[in-house]
Amino acid sequence: MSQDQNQDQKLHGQPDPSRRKFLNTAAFAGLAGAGLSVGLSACKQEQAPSAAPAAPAAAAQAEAVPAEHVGKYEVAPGQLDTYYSFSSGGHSGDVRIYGLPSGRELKSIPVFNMDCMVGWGITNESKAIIGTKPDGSVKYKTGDTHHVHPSYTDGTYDGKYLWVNDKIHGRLARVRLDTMECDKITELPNVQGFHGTFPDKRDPVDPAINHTTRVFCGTEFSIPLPNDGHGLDDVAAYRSVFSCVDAESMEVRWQVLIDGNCDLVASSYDGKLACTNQYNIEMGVHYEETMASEWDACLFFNIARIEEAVKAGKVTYIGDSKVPVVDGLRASNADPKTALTCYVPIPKNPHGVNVSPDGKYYACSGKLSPTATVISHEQVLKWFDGGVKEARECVVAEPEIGLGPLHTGFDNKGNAYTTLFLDSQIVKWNVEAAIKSYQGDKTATPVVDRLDVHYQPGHGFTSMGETKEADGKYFISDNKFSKDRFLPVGPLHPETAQMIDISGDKMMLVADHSVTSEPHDSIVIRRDIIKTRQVYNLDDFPHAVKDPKESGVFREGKKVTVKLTSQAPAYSLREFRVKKGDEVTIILTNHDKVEDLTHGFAIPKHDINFAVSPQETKSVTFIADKPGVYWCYCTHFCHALHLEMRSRMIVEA
Ligand SMILES: [Cu+2]
Repeated sequence: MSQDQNQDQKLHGQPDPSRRKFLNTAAFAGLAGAGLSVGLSACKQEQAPSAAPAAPAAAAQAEAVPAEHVGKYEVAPGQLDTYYSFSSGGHSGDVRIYGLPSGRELKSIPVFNMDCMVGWGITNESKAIIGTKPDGSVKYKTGDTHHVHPSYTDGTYDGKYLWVNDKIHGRLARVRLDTMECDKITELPNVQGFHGTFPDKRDPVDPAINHTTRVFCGTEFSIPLPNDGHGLDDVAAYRSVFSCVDAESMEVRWQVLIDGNCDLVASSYDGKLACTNQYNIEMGVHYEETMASEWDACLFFNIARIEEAVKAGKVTYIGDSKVPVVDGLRASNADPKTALTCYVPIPKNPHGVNVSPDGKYYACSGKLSPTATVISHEQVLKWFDGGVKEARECVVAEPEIGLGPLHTGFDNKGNAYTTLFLDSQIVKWNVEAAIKSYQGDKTATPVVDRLDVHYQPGHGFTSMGETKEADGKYFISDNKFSKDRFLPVGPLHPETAQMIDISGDKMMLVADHSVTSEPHDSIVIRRDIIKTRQVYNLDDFPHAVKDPKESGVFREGKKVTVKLTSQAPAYSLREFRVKKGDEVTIILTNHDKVEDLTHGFAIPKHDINFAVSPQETKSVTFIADKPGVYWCYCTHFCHALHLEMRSRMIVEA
């Protein structure tokens, strides 16, 4: 079939009805090339139920959603969604907010990216958060956000903060959930490939601290430490670190030197343990080496012991970093009773570790093993007390669930939902049945349901599923490919976030939401938890121009400060004059108090564009190096006279 015919068929609703032609072949070919036939041939591939009988896709879709459910997941005009979903943007470097069940995109929060709508990376305030080079320009213009996790109080979200990682440059950012803006970014020392992150849920020692005070960060890439040009070829000495960042100050509290790498990160409900799955215990530096071993690990950190060791000064420092580093290497932690770390063996190149809402279990997905591994929290604590002989005995179940398992979400009925990348399915399995089966009970059947998704899911997560208030309503499958699910938009496809109703015995695919490439992970929060501000407070901004009468041009040598205010539909200065070569700082305070009345400020030929929301102040600094007239104008539609909202910058030669 020609591409045109294929296109034509897509547009006329007659694509391959099974829609499984896209599946598996490419992924299997890739894996076979990696020499992984051992891992995969060990898998008993269960035949996936076909997505639909030989009928047009529209009919298949109608079959997927029973008549009584059609329309149930729509949000009518004027109605509000019941959940917020916060989603990492991946290599776009931002965080997106969606409403669920509608799937409407509500906002993109710029974090590690530049954003000319609000001026992120352009204003002085945002540059100070992102970090600058000595010349004042932004230090990094790229970012890669993977995991978004909010702060906790008493085992559930408290609506205060959300953290997100930057894998490229090893940074952790914090977003305030009242304004939904990034307020702090910390660059982790000694780190390359910062992948998994998770806040703690309470203090391991002090029962009064029943909320998040730490954020854990895992390092994926091992490097020579310090990475200063020494030991480039001494690969056996490459190491990774696991970091703890203070949730309030955003300073790095401590790091743990480890064997192997960190992938995803999770934290226990009692605050005692953090963990990370490891897919490269081989510490291979070449692709093939990273898959040599049949076993990898889930690595547990005893937080109280680590902090005692830091307090006792049992630390080293790497290079010129001031962050104390404790020794979590295998060889140094052989005695469980004093160990800071516990390496629990699991098969093979696992991806993802998620904690069940009752706090009892950690589920790791096999990736190259067709299994999920269930680790008992109680057993790991017992290991640290010397009560468990081998760390592997902390594993209490290992059900075979399908090919390419990656991430697991939980409902409120003891069921887990795992994405199967290769099978392009979500598999629902019961944790207690898996434990019984592992104990030898032949009547126990862990897998209870399967559902095709389109196509190749990465992350999957349930509504409130990473809290003790998991509600078992929805599972979202963030699929890595959308292929034929949406109108074609050229070679770069959107991705699909598919919404699955998990409230019944059978999973039901109820909506496809298109999302711009490419979200890695998301969370779904009940809307009542989020309390936002709609108008800023002038006093929050130390440089605010509090009265339009303070407007004007203030010169100190070559440095010129221009203070002005906005109030629809005018700026307080109709014009202002500077001289060629001046370093100009413009401070703009928006005096409008009306909700949703934001103004913009753009200066042609000077690369300046930003927006100020009600009662907000922002500033920009630039060199006025081109004599002439420049019409500064409002970029954010504000009023019937929005086009007239301008100020004339006159740069004298
Ligand atoms: Cu305006």
